Amino acid sequence: MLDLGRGRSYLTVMTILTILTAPDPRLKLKAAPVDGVDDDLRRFMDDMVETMYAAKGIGLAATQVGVARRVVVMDLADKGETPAPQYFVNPEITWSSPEMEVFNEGCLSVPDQYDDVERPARIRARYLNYHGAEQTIEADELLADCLQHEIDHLNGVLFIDHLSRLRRSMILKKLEKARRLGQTG
Ligand code: GNR
Ligand code: NI
Repeated sequence: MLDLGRGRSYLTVMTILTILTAPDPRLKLKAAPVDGVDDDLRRFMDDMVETMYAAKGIGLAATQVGVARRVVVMDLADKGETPAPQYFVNPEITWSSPEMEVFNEGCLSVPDQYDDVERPARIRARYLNYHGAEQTIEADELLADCLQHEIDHLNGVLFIDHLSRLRRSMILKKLEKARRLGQTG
């Protein structure tokens, strides 16, 4: 095979993975930490990014594709900008601001449903990057929101779990109806 350097060969086949939708019980599992970052995991993360782009999402947690491992990908670049994928392996929030902020959230596992969620406005987190190097990050605004949303997924939590029971059951009922009509899932 033609070697393009940095461990890359010419034959890179990407796979679009299936995104689970609520109330799939696999979305409730707590994901286990990854041992380390190797070529296998990098291939999986490449597939996750490809899947996220195909679904037009800005983040994706491994839990959402039925893999109970602590892996998150994200790309917050605006449409038309150069893609800027980010990889978070074993992410851990090490500090959360006491100040909260309300974010309007959606989720690829709760298709076409949006609502406001209150979360810490700023966080610090540590994680391993694509190359397995330890990183720390300070996040606010969309990055803080998205990272908290994704780490929730790794703990089996969906944004609708932060809403009132009434609002959550309304959304789940709408999802069920959409699925019955063959619009999703
Ligand atoms: O694509 C997504 N958009 C989004 C918008 C506001 C807050 C969080 C998100 S994440 C979501 C993709 C997804 O479901 N990630 O888990
Ligand atoms: Ni989500």
